[in-house]
Amino acid sequence: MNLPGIIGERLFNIFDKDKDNYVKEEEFIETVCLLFDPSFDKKLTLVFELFDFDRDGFVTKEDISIVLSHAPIDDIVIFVIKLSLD
Ligand SMILES: [Ca+2]
Ligand SMILES: [Ca+2]
Repeated sequence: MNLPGIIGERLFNIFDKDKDNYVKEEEFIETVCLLFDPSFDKKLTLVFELFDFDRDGFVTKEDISIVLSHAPIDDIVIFVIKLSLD
């Protein structure tokens, strides 16, 4: 999937759990395991983190506006559908 810049950046931030701008091996493994976890709740958490642009623990209208204004809606819908079906 060809992710636009802001979505790629959001994914990087999800991988970078300790926010040091590097993805360590354990952060990578933890997040990849989350992607393949059959639990819908864990995938939902991942989508929440994707949309919580300012990382304040809330998804506000502004967060959604920022993410959606930078990404083709088709890519986001496909990403969310794939997460829910895997
Ligand atoms: Ca890190
Ligand atoms: Ca937020």
